[in-house]
Amino acid sequence: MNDFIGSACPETLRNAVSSRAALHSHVRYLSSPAGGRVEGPRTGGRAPARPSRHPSGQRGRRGSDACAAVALAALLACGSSPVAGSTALDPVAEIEPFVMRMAEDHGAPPNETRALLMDAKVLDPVLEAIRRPAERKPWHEYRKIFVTGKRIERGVEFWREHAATLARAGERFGVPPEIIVAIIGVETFYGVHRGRIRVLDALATLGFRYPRRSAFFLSELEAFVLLSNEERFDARRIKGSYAGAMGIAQFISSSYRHYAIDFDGDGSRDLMQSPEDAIGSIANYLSMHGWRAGATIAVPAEVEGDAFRALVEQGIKPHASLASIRAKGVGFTMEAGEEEQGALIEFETKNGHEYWVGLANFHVITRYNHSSLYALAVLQLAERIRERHGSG
Ligand SMILES: [Ca+2]
Repeated sequence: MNDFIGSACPETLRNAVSSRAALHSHVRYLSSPAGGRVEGPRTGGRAPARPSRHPSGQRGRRGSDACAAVALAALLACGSSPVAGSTALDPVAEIEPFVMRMAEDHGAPPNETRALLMDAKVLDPVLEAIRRPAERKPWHEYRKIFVTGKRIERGVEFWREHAATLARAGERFGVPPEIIVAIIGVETFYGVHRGRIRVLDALATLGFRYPRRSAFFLSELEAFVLLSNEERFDARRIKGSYAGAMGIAQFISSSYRHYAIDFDGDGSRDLMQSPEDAIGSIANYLSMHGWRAGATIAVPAEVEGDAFRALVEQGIKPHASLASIRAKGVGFTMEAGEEEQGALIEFETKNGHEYWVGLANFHVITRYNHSSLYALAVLQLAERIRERHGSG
């Protein structure tokens, strides 16, 4: 899930990588082994809730932090040595306001938050990566990355390995197995590429040094600190994409907190290691965003005249009845009722454009990653996987 996501992958690497997480991971990365990927439920369609108390208990007290400068000086004196090629956050201008916010809003102990943020590194490759999202590519190039024979084949294997869990998710949430499989396939090549950038560094970098999305990533950093407390993660070790998306399903922190579920019954929500939890959490995420069981997702369309242009300009959220879409020169075959709402979506191809009518479920997939390219890639990969799997 995400609302922008992007490829950090140089052209020469594109064919060597096979997932959004991998695309986002191949950031040139200082002296450490590698980098990670970007945002998703990644996705982050909504602001995180703000629990009134920190899991560890007491509310922070503003007065107790009057000596923050002294504490900071001590931390600076004994903190870890900087990593070559990265920089630290500014203790006064950046770290301290965040520490105060966490204390006031969540009762987070200032010393703990401060020590954690002092350990965060600002990574220039993360900033470079977010400025080059894969979703800016034309459809025919984007499709080539994600709808591939290898990904279809491995998707069928993943389905067979987790058939019972996928069936259970389908029964409970109404989301078909191939959609869940395709999302995991696009996100991480079935759990293989989960991202190798520390989430702490990715979120700190984007929250403090990427003004265009600063509010969003600071709220994700906040959610990450809370999540780490709640799930007992080591916040210094968790890795993910360059936008802080984590695990098999690439959930960002706020989505993890709100939509992840324990689907293997071991008592924890583990999207890092448990494919069962990832499957259940993706289905839950889609369900909570309005997935309609059994409903059509999208169908190809033909256009004529100029009237259809007004529809394209209205975006990908269903906004017009199928009857009114047809009335604007758009032809398509669909069993859904003519009063149902849809959207006409244009995709750039090598020789022009192709058009699809997307319905509610297509829009729900874009809540995972706010891109019509992403949703169509998931849909087409899912269809190929289902064909190969032989279940319909
Ligand atoms: Ca679990």
